[in-house]
Amino acid sequence: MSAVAPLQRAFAQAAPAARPLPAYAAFKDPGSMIVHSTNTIEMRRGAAGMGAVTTVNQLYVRNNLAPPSADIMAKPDEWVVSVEGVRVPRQFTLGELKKRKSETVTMVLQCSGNGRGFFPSKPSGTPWTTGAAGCVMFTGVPVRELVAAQGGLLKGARFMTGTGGEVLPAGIDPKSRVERSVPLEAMEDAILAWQINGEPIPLAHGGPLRLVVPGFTGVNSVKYVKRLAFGSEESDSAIQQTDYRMTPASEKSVRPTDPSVWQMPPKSWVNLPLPDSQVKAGETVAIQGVAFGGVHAVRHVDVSTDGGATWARAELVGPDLGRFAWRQFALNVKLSPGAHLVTSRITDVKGNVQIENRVENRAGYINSSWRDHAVKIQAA
Ligand SMILES: Nc1nc2c(c(=O)[nH]1)N[C@H]1C(S)=C(S)[C@@H](COP(=O)(O)O)O[C@H]1N2
Ligand SMILES: [Mo]
Repeated sequence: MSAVAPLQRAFAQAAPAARPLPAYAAFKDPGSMIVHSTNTIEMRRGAAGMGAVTTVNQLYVRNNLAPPSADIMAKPDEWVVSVEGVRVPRQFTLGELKKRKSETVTMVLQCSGNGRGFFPSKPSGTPWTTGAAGCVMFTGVPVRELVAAQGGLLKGARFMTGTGGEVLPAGIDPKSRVERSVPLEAMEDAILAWQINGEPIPLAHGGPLRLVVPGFTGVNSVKYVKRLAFGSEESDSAIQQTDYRMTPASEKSVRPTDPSVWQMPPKSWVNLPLPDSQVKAGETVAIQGVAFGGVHAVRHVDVSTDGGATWARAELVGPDLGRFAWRQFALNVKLSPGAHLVTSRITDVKGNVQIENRVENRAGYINSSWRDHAVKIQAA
């Protein structure tokens, strides 16, 4: 294995956030974040350096609705989640869940719209580039064990549905609640989690209790979860039926028959050097980034410094934290004077390769294109 040049601290130059952090996310590192709005906060590209696990103070935040009152964090152990669609349905307090055997999963949490900012069609929604994603450790009760303890599923279950604990203002259509359904198989890996990176989950990330669905896009990991239900139908919520579907860009509205945004496809991107940065020609430069397979582990990552014409195998560095986590990769290169288009491409253990071109869709979901994630750098 070749040695990798020391971490380039280019991210230290990151400008402070232009908009202030909202109170519920005030603990975030302002220099690492881009505040798009109160409910959409992105991590700057490269801000996490080569950390395998994203710190909570750098993790992006995305809320579809205003988060619930911070009062729900006052007595976290009294938080109640109702488990339905099992032979013996019941309500559990978080205090009760904590007495059960817990598990920890390290997983990429990525917004379905991460990379939307690279769509030339400028779909409506936050123009995230790379930073609506992080890799974090969640600890809690495996859903499959909870289901087994309640006598198993009732017949006919095809979906697992989580309901968020936001309180809708009076007069608001209940279909605007945050409620997401995923295929039943996702239950095998799902966790009702109360810890992130070994600490209680803060309100911003769905505390006191969050459903996490490893390998699926962020929207499926329902924060402040108050109900976990199994049944034959998907939720009738707007977020399930008319949002988060891969609708062709040519369609005016989303059809419930368009594929839902569920499992994440393989994706990687270069974090350092940063876009539009300068490096010294002829000297060793470490190209560094992150790669994840979505539901399958990373097999290898290739890096190109000529916009995809030629590729070289990168080195996987840092710990392997399981198939749902991302891997860091690095490759030392020496660049000739001039402009270089640097990008990366992951292949997962099943042989799936990161796509070259984005899948065009109305809302700009799931941009995994290695072309769109390329960074232009100058060697001089
Ligand atoms: N209850 C609830 N859960 C939610 C959301 C929400 O608005 N309410 N937003 C979803 C979306 S779109 C994403 S990308 C992730 C963001 O998780 P984070 O804010 O912890 O990064 O939470 C998901 N779970
Ligand atoms: Mo999201």
